[in-house]
Amino acid sequence: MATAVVVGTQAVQAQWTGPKKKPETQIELKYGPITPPHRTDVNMEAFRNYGLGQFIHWGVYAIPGNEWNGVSARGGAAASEWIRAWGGPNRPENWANIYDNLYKQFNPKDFDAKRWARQTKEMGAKYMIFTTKHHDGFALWPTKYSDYNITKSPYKKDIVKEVVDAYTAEGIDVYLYFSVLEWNNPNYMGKAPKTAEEKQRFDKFLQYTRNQLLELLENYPAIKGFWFDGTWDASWKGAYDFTYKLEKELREKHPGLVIGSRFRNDEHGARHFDSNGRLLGDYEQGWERKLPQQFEWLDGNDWDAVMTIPPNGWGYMKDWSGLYTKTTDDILDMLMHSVSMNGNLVLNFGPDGDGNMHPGEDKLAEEIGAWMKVNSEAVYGVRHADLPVSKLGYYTKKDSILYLTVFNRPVNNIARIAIAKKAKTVPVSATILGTTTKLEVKHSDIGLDLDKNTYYDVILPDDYKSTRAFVIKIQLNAPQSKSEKLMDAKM
Ligand code: H79
Repeated sequence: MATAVVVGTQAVQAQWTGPKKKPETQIELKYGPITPPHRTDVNMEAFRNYGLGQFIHWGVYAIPGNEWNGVSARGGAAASEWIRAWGGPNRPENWANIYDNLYKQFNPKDFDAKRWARQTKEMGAKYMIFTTKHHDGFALWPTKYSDYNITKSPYKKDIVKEVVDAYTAEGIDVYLYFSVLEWNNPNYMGKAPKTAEEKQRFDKFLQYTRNQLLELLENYPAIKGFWFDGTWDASWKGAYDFTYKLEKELREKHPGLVIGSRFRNDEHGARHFDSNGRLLGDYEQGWERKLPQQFEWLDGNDWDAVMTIPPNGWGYMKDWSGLYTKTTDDILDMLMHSVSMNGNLVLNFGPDGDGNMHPGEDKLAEEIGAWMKVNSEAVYGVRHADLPVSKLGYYTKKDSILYLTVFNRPVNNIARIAIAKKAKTVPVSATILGTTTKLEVKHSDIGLDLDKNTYYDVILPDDYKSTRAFVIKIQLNAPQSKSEKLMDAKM
């Protein structure tokens, strides 16, 4: 029994970021998944069709913007929203205390949730995830369960409500980010509570977490899901009976609620996937600043990838100089990579302390939006296309339409598409999204022995110029030419 547990848990660790290995032995579990795999209700179908999402990290960490009195926290804190945990020689004296009083200055004079929501819509995102409370514990809604919340700031008003209302009005689904762990809550501890006193304190913390989550559902019934974080500490992992019941309760209170795999673990501490390799939640939530290399790694699960623009910074970062910040082309590549594998790409924004996006974020949003206006039919509601991987870019598919988003344009302007010889449908006609020209499509069976594939060439016009990736929209139909049929007969 003990060995099986270890084997199970070890296999599970690797699964967040790599190929899945099913544990060799199945063990009896009381705290496995609550919802069935591959839910097909309205909310999960919507999740599958989003394609592009937006993350917003906002809180008092927006005030320092990863620096304090001209000293950059880059060398110390891991990321801008982590600045309270600033370590090393450059940390200002009494830093945690300074940080814990910053809320007294939180008064974002330019904050306009409607403006954000319009920008997000223009960018083409279909859902957004908003930080209600990060690891610092500061609540952006008027929670009854902690004084460390927005009503105590000079701003006073309910930011979560403004965001939920504005985005919902634009037709963008809202998910709430919620960090369980809290750095400055005396009842929180990272280690498993041992003494009676610790157990009592941590139990208070669990009740507090439950209260806040029920309060969020009560206050913002329009939300579609939660995006949990900070659930990796031994204390939370040991509370598996509590978290199991809480997940049930949240789902009962809010039918259709979508919860990812980062909320809770089983009784052996297995996170994301239980000790038997089953997904713990409605979608894989381990793709943080990383993408699956192969479709097979996903094992058919739904998933999202959350991505920063700077290398690792979610909250506002004043100074982008000297850092590689992802370009529109980088993001579009990651977007098509994700949707080609049935996932959503969620791009993070970290507004400043006044409520304005970073100018670099504004620029990306605008450029992504311009691209989406022409090409979004290759992004929304599409599925993985079961074709050999193309070196030219990424395939997506919707019924009998195949999209090839070309990032690597061939020098001879022949976009060659490999199709299994046994495929029932093949490319018959093609256009480039944003143009009306019909492209020539030729069957070019280069005829290598033992090749399971045959080839279709889409001829790109020499005079077609594009400075970004472009999408070839391809109609699939039954093979028509004689040679194609002959070739089928050879099989
Ligand atoms: O909100 C953003 C980050 O601030 C937050 N998640 C995104 C969305 C985040 N918090 N921490 N981290 C990201 C990285 C934490 C990594 C670790 Fe661990 C936590 C290393 C050790 C404990 C998780 C558990 C990874 C390994 C074990």
